[in-house]
Amino acid sequence: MKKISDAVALGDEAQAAVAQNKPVVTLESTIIAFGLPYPENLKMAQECEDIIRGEGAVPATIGIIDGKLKIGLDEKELEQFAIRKDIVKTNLSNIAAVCARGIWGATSVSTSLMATSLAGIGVFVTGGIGGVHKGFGESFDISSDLTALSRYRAIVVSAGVKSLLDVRASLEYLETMGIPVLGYETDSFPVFYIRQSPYRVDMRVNSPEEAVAVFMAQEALGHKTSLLTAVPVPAKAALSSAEVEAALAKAEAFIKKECDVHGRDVTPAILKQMNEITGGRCLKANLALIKNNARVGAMIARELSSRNTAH
Ligand code: PSU
Ligand code: MN
Repeated sequence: MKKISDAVALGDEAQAAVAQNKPVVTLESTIIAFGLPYPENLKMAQECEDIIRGEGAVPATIGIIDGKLKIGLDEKELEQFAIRKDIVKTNLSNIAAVCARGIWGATSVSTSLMATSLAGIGVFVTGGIGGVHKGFGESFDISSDLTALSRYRAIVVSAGVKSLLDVRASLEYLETMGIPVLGYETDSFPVFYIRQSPYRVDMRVNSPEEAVAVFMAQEALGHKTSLLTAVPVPAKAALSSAEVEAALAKAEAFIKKECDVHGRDVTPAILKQMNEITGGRCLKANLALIKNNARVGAMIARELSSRNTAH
């Protein structure tokens, strides 16, 4: 395990890959610890790593163990993130506290991006990023994922923003913060469980080469934000927008009545309810999209590494 600063360490395999400029893909741990139930969470995490390896890249899942941020969890550590109940979800506002206390923390998109960029890794894969929540005018609930996208540099592969969010406001926010949004083989911005939205992406790309070309152009301009690459959920697992709207309305009503959640607890609570309401179809879609993103992310990482080697 190599330390790259006092706060971050790389696992051996990830360290070797970074040193040799081999393709590396980082992954988050909040989806493992909070996004999916056990044992599906562990199976998903292992399968994503296998898919990335199958595409010729090195997977590196990120988590905080006893206050140490680590990129490239080993098998046993991955299992701990799937099982332990004492793990804290981290975003940019509490990661320092979790590290200082020496406790376990799951990294969300925001803190995973922070780690990815500290290590100089170019590609990060997730299911769906956080964004601007519906009713943000009152709640002020805007995910710190968006702040991180504007602050740290990596190609972020996701199935768009999560279906429970205000999609239009999230895209406006991304534009304001100067974060380019690509559609991978799509002109329409995908919304997690749903393949399409009424909103267009900044640019459609049809291959890893095209996505990397945009990232390179960004680099040449000294534009140091992340590049959001949105990949639609595979068609056979997708939900319709009517189905999602109905499930979301029920989930929100239930949570308002039965639970007292706010801040970083809101997203996991709603996702869990929506899955129950749809009889597990949300979970199926979630698994299908994240595995597909892992595949696309690995192809992009391969392309990025070959470009960097060529220069
Ligand atoms: N997508 C999922 N499940 C999740 C998340 C995303 O399918 O659990 C997590 C990601 O880690 C994302 C976080 O960064 O939710 C966003 O949370 P919030 O809205 O509290 O910022
Ligand atoms: Mn929030």
